[in-house]
Amino acid sequence: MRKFLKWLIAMVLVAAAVLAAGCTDSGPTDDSADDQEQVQTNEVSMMSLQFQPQNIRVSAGDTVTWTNDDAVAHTATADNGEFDSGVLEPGQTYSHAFEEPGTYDYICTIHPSMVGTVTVQ
Ligand SMILES: [Cu+2]
Repeated sequence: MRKFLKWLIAMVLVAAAVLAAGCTDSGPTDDSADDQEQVQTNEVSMMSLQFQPQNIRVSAGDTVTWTNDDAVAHTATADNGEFDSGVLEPGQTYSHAFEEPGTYDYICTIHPSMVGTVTVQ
Protein backbone atom coordinates (compact mmCIF):
# COMPACT_ATOMS: atom_id res chain seq x y z
CA MET A 1 0.00 0.00 0.00
CA ARG A 2 2.83 2.37 0.83
CA LYS A 3 4.47 1.62 -2.48
CA PHE A 4 1.25 2.42 -4.30
CA LEU A 5 0.92 5.79 -2.55
CA LYS A 6 4.48 6.70 -3.48
CA TRP A 7 3.76 5.76 -7.09
CA LEU A 8 0.53 7.80 -7.06
CA ILE A 9 2.30 10.91 -5.74
CA ALA A 10 5.04 10.51 -8.35
CA MET A 11 2.46 10.28 -11.14
CA VAL A 12 0.62 13.41 -9.92
CA LEU A 13 3.90 15.36 -9.87
CA VAL A 14 4.75 14.22 -13.40
CA ALA A 15 1.28 15.21 -14.63
CA ALA A 16 1.60 18.67 -13.03
CA ALA A 17 5.03 19.21 -14.61
CA VAL A 18 3.70 18.25 -18.06
CA LEU A 19 0.73 20.62 -17.72
CA ALA A 20 2.95 23.51 -16.58
CA ALA A 21 5.36 22.97 -19.47
CA GLY A 22 2.45 22.92 -21.93
CA CYS A 23 1.15 26.30 -20.73
CA THR A 24 4.49 28.13 -21.00
CA ASP A 25 5.06 26.68 -24.46
CA SER A 26 1.79 27.85 -26.01
CA GLY A 27 1.41 31.26 -24.32
CA PRO A 28 4.19 33.43 -25.79
CA THR A 29 3.81 31.92 -29.27
CA ASP A 30 0.13 32.91 -29.46
CA ASP A 31 0.81 36.43 -28.17
CA SER A 32 3.50 37.26 -30.71
CA ALA A 33 1.33 36.00 -33.56
CA ASP A 34 -1.54 38.24 -32.41
CA ASP A 35 0.74 41.27 -32.17
CA GLN A 36 1.95 41.06 -35.75
CA GLU A 37 -1.12 39.87 -37.58
CA GLN A 38 -3.12 42.56 -39.41
CA VAL A 39 -6.36 41.40 -41.00
CA GLN A 40 -8.32 43.21 -43.69
CA THR A 41 -11.84 43.24 -42.25
CA ASN A 42 -14.37 45.66 -40.78
CA GLU A 43 -15.79 43.21 -38.24
CA VAL A 44 -14.22 42.82 -34.80
CA SER A 45 -15.43 40.33 -32.23
CA MET A 46 -14.94 40.75 -28.47
CA MET A 47 -14.31 37.23 -27.28
CA SER A 48 -12.38 35.54 -24.45
CA LEU A 49 -11.22 38.97 -23.18
CA GLN A 50 -9.64 39.78 -26.55
CA PHE A 51 -10.41 41.77 -29.69
CA GLN A 52 -10.49 39.31 -32.59
CA PRO A 53 -8.86 40.04 -34.93
CA GLN A 54 -6.70 42.23 -32.72
CA ASN A 55 -5.26 44.39 -35.53
CA ILE A 56 -7.36 45.25 -38.57
CA ARG A 57 -6.90 47.26 -41.75
CA VAL A 58 -9.69 49.17 -43.55
CA SER A 59 -10.02 51.84 -46.21
CA ALA A 60 -10.88 55.46 -45.46
CA GLY A 61 -14.66 55.82 -45.32
CA ASP A 62 -15.21 52.27 -44.07
CA THR A 63 -17.40 51.53 -41.07
CA VAL A 64 -16.01 49.12 -38.46
CA THR A 65 -18.44 47.13 -36.31
CA TRP A 66 -17.54 45.62 -32.94
CA THR A 67 -19.70 42.79 -31.60
CA ASN A 68 -19.53 41.62 -28.00
CA ASP A 69 -19.53 37.82 -28.34
CA ASP A 70 -18.19 37.41 -24.80
CA ALA A 71 -19.99 36.60 -21.56
CA VAL A 72 -18.98 39.91 -19.93
CA ALA A 73 -19.31 43.61 -20.86
CA HIS A 74 -16.58 45.37 -22.87
CA THR A 75 -15.83 48.72 -24.51
CA ALA A 76 -13.90 49.73 -27.63
CA THR A 77 -12.31 53.05 -26.66
CA ALA A 78 -9.75 54.88 -28.81
CA ASP A 79 -6.63 56.23 -27.10
CA ASN A 80 -6.99 59.50 -29.06
CA GLY A 81 -10.73 59.95 -28.44
CA GLU A 82 -11.70 59.21 -32.08
CA PHE A 83 -14.36 56.72 -30.94
CA ASP A 84 -15.83 55.22 -27.77
CA SER A 85 -18.44 52.48 -27.77
CA GLY A 86 -19.40 52.95 -24.14
CA VAL A 87 -20.27 49.74 -22.27
CA LEU A 88 -21.31 46.95 -24.65
CA GLU A 89 -23.21 44.17 -22.93
CA PRO A 90 -22.93 40.63 -24.35
CA GLY A 91 -24.68 40.53 -27.76
CA GLN A 92 -24.54 44.29 -28.38
CA THR A 93 -22.73 45.95 -31.30
CA TYR A 94 -21.08 49.32 -31.96
CA SER A 95 -20.12 50.85 -35.30
CA HIS A 96 -17.81 53.72 -36.21
CA ALA A 97 -16.97 55.20 -39.63
CA PHE A 98 -13.28 56.03 -40.18
CA GLU A 99 -12.81 58.99 -42.54
CA GLU A 100 -9.16 59.87 -41.89
CA PRO A 101 -6.23 57.56 -42.72
CA GLY A 102 -4.06 56.68 -39.74
CA THR A 103 -3.52 54.12 -37.01
CA TYR A 104 -6.02 54.12 -34.19
CA ASP A 105 -5.02 52.28 -30.99
CA TYR A 106 -7.88 51.31 -28.72
CA ILE A 107 -8.54 49.40 -25.52
CA CYS A 108 -11.36 48.04 -23.43
CA THR A 109 -11.57 50.42 -20.47
CA ILE A 110 -12.99 47.62 -18.29
CA HIS A 111 -10.09 45.28 -19.15
CA PRO A 112 -7.12 47.51 -20.12
CA SER A 113 -5.10 44.45 -21.17
CA MET A 114 -7.55 44.13 -24.10
CA VAL A 115 -5.91 46.16 -26.88
CA GLY A 116 -6.38 46.49 -30.62
CA THR A 117 -5.61 48.71 -33.57
CA VAL A 118 -7.53 49.93 -36.59
CA THR A 119 -5.27 50.97 -39.47
CA VAL A 120 -7.10 53.19 -41.97
CA GLN A 121 -5.55 53.48 -45.43
CU1 LIG B 1 -13.39 44.24 -21.73
